[in-house]
Amino acid sequence: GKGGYSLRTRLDSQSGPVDKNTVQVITVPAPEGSYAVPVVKGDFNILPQAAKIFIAEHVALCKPRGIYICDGSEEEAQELTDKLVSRGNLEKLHKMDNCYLARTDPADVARVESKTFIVTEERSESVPDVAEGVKGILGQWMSTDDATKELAIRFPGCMAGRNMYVLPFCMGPLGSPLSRIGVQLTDFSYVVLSMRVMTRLSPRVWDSIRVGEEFVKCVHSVGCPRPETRKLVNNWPCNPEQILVTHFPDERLIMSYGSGYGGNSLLGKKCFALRIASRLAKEEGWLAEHMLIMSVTNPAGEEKFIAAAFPSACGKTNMAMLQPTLPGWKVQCIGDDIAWMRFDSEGRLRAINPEAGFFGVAPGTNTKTNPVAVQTYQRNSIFTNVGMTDDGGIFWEGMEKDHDPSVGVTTWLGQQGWKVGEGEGKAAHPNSRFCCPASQCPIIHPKWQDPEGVVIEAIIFGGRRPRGVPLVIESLGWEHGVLMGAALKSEATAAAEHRGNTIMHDPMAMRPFMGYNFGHYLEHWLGLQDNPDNKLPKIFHVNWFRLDDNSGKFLWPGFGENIRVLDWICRRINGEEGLTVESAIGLLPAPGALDLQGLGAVDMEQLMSVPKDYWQEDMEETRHFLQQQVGRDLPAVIAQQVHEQSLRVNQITE
Ligand code: GTP
Ligand code: SPV
Ligand code: MN
Repeated sequence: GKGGYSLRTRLDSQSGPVDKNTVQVITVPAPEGSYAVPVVKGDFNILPQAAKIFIAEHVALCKPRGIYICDGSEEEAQELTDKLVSRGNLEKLHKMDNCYLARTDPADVARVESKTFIVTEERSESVPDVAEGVKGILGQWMSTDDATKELAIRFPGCMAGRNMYVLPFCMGPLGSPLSRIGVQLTDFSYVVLSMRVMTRLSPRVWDSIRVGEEFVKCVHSVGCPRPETRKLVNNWPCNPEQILVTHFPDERLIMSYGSGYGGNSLLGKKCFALRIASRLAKEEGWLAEHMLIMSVTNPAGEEKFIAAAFPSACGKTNMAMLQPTLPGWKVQCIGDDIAWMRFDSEGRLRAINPEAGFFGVAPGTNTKTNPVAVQTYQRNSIFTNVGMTDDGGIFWEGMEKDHDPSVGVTTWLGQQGWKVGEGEGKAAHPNSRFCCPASQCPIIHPKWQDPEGVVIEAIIFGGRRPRGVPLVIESLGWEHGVLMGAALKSEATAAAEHRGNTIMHDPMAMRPFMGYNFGHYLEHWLGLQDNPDNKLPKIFHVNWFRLDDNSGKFLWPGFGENIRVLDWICRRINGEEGLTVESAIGLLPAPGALDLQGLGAVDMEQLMSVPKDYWQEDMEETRHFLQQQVGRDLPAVIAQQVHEQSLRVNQITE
């Protein structure tokens, strides 16, 4: 690795004191002689030794022109914002309160799954043992040697002429036993501002490191050393041809290069809170999952906490902020993307949201579909790749009814004078996002930062399934529920580089985020039932996206009406009888069990149907998928569940 420097003594003797008149200069031993760099903000001397070494090693590698140690303060955010505005990276949205728009290079608009790797000594630690000649889709492995080579092509000198920002951050409430800390180094201040919203960026993290707490090391570079050799587009620094997002779970290290966007650059999010954390969770007996966390309170005041895993851009943010259409019901939000969960000493599954903000899909969000999100992002928010109205507001596809059509729009590509209904192309990129503090959410749960976490009583899986899959299914038990998760599929969305309209497997909604062998991950889930003290939540599968075979339109109105499904789920958690009918694929709502009052015409028969030919094909396809993609690592219990469900499906009489 990058070891071999003896930093301890040299750092201590060579970093001078800070005062107003002298600039602290750090000298680090570099392969070709020592390298001196000014500390442009903060005091390097007071950092814990482990952090000093981490920073110094990467200063020697990346050769920034300055070190900027962030404190997460308002003044700092203002300074960085002003600089980005003056450089044309951010534009102030005058119609809103302290909100800004960023336009990226159109070549850098989403996560790049094909360039994302888990690096371990052994291949089998990272990815399943796939069948001969099959290209695995459940994560990509890179050998330590190859990763070392690839990083050596990219990182040396990659921050030349740029500041290295140092971000101490916590995933989860500061001080919670369920939280984890990290330090990110990045050369792009847009990333600092976004991380400031998405994580708890706080100097208190240094204190935890000082007393020996392990921290995840996150290194990010846009890969544009100065003087630039590549002409920047929209002044957005990135290096799309060289993008590489690598994870070293054994070293608790993330090295990400070439992209400034979303999950590629906000390393606390997918890289840490899912890929590295899933591996920590496996080692330590907990779960790090791509799930929203919500609370649902019925008219009698009974509250339940639910976690739900849907693939990217399939409705987590919407559901986490659902506005119930049924009178007397209340939904509150704990998190919209990631859940960390652990059984406590009394066997209750405790969950926290490791994030502090929402990085939500913009298109489709409006005052009808998600009024809560609309209220949340009115202030202190960063919008990326959305359209901007001539009066300094925001616009994207789906916002037509909230927008005065006489007001012109500048598209995410910077094209001015675009008009709704007339303009060519789209106003916003399909993966454009809003980034806003969770604390501003009007329905944020009072316990959202409770260090103990909330007690989860149901886990819901779901995806975009235009055909064959009923509105809601309850699993027959834990093992069948794990199969439901393992067999999760959805239509591709714009969140990554895939093409739309193909149904893709996305087991547990974790396909792009697995930090270790998916077969071992399934074993881990199954193993949770071995402790008799564990109160296992019920598992469900939902589908808001089934299409009418005749009209091609959604059969279910979705959004706020989804409370009707949650009502049924809550009653099932309570063990209410007479609510279900058995089907080949699990328990379905009995006729009349779903509250459909005031809903209007919905073709429930089509919506709840389980077509035999569809499911025979689907089971065959699922069996094939698991055999090919998980191969010898597939737990026998899951293979048996597939077998039993196939038998049940063959017995469907129509
Ligand atoms: P990531 O942030 O990428 O993980 O995505 P997400 O799962 O949070 O997705 P989000 O809630 O932002 O949903 C994105 C899309 O799903 C939008 O286009 C919504 O309009 C659509 N959507 C959400 N809920 C429903 C629903 O109940 N019915 C229908 N038809 N569409 C929905
Ligand atoms: C997702 O794709 O699931 C996201 C967006 O939440 S990103 O942070 O870019 O991964
Ligand atoms: Mn997500």
